[in-house]
Amino acid sequence: MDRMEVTETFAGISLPGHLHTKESLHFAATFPFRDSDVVIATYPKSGTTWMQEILTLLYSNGDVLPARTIPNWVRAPWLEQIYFKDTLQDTAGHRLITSHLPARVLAPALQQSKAKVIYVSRNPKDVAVSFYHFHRLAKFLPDPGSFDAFLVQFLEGRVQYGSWFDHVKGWLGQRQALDIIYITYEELHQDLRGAAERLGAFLGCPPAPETLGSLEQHCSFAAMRDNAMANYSLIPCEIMDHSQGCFMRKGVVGDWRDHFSPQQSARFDRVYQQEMGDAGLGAPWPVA
Ligand code: PPS
Repeated sequence: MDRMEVTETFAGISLPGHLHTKESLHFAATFPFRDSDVVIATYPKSGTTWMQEILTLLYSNGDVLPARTIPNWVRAPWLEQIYFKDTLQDTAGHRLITSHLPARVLAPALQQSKAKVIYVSRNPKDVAVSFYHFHRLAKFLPDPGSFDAFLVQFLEGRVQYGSWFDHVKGWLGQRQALDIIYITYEELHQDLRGAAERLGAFLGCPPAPETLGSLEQHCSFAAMRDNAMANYSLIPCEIMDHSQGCFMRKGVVGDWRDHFSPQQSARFDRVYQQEMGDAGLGAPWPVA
């Protein structure tokens, strides 16, 4: 297992050493973006894979072939991961690039270009639940211990990829500096078609009705759960222990209600209020 036990530290955040090195992270922070690049920025478990699939369908005009034949990490590779250089396709068209890095690391390089950024966020209580389950599956992440212990680390920003609060606040702060659109996991759930139209308008490729029909079908949770190019079933068990659960776990809004005790929820609400305060995003999620 390659660097499975290693934790890399960069700009004050911890990242899995299996996927990142100091060199790959430095490369990301100084990447020469092109104006035609489209960047999906997310904190983990916020709807990254879903957005990769939606953009694939938008750019293929609803043709499902690329999404069914090319793994998502090839279609929209992670900028900061060691595989990025060898994976990014040098196309004359739009390059789809994914990143979990915080804005304070990535924004300076992005600001040198007119690249478009799509920031996807999700109710942090659901993020915490999804991330906890993912830790049990992903052998390159530390053993999360109990959910309560994990939640304490999540609230203190001591988990891998850093603080959810800093991530969201940092990217929200880029509204004036970047060509950026903000979208939530919950919005995708509520109205996938409307969200795809909004994204198409932002990207300058308004989707035809047939594209939207195909996208709605192909990007449903059920279709993506069964798509080996998006559900991570191709990853060997030494890296993701598939006996511990599925990457496409539940795909619902509000699963935190089945995991949080009233005390955990109250503790979370207190930290949320302290951290987000008035920046509260006009909170698009029913956190309480
Ligand atoms: S990662 O590891 O950061 O790339 O994970 P990410 O893709 O951001 O988030 C994984 C969660 O997104 C859910 N998901 C979906 N939900 C609804 N519909 C669709 N199509 C969909 N695709 C992915 C996935 O199930 C994970 O959430 P949980 O709550 O764990 O089910």
